[in-house]
Amino acid sequence: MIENLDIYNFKEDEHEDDSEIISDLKNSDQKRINSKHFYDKKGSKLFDMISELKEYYPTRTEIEIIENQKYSFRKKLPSNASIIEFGSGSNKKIKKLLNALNNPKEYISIDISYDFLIVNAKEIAKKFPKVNVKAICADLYQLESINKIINDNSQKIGFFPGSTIGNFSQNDAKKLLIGFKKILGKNSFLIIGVDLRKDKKVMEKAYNDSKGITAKFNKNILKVINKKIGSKFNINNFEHKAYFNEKKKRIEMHLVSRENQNISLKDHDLKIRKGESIHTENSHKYSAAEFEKLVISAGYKKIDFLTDKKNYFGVFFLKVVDN
Ligand code: AVI
Repeated sequence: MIENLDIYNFKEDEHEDDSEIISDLKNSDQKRINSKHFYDKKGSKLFDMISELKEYYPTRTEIEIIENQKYSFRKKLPSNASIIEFGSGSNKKIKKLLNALNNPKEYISIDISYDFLIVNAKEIAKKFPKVNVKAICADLYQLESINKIINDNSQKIGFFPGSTIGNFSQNDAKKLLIGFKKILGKNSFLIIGVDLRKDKKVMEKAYNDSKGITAKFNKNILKVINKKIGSKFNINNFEHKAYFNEKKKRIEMHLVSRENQNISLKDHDLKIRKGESIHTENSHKYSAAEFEKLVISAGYKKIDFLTDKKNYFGVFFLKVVDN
């Protein structure tokens, strides 16, 4: 047992919404799968591998920004605070943040992938014995349940790195930011990473790596869906496709069918034509000004904006102004 670690699992009693998965797959405009389904144990591991790839600049660049600006973090952020990380993934960034802060009191880690969450939370609890660690297995749509176990009066710092915000539509991103405010409370802080719009070639390469790890990550979502709803997708019948949609300012990931297929979704059938795709992810790319506008509209004030030499990635320091 680790003294300074508590574990909460909201996934156990979560009723997995199979009908939503099926109606998304049958959507007549565009077949799709919600990108939250990427992150089973294998998917989280593949994402971790992506973050180490030379073509995938966001993780590396964000870590570099945090490392280079650690004194700014210490100066601008309160001591004895509770740090709440939304969608934790690997420990690299949080370790840097905890090291940069003055006497962090508590670290609350929220992630959808149970095994990953626990391994990582244990590592943090051991490495930072003075920090109380709470590991919460939940997805970011469960903010209300999460709020029930977070309610105390400590000063809070939200941490949402990796440009995960980019995986939400602008409307949903705004809703999410408003949801974070309810957990964080007035005068709290939010540190949020966002991938900035840049040369299309650089962005497209990041999602079409030469080792094919992103392709594996994309196809793995079909295995996750097979397990969840008992469908019979064969990943070999699909091709990975990722490109920058200029109009919508986002990288889109799709799985393109290699042939005409009739796929069993347990009690339903899914017809998919050769060349037709299942849309699996959006990754919106913002300008710093666009992102600032979005956070202001959600009730935050910008304290600072940090970036790297090439302006590839942005880290915003925000303060909750209205609640
Ligand atoms: C988690 N998220 C911010 C990643 C992204 O870049 O949108 C997920 C990812 N998809 C493909 N590569 C990485």
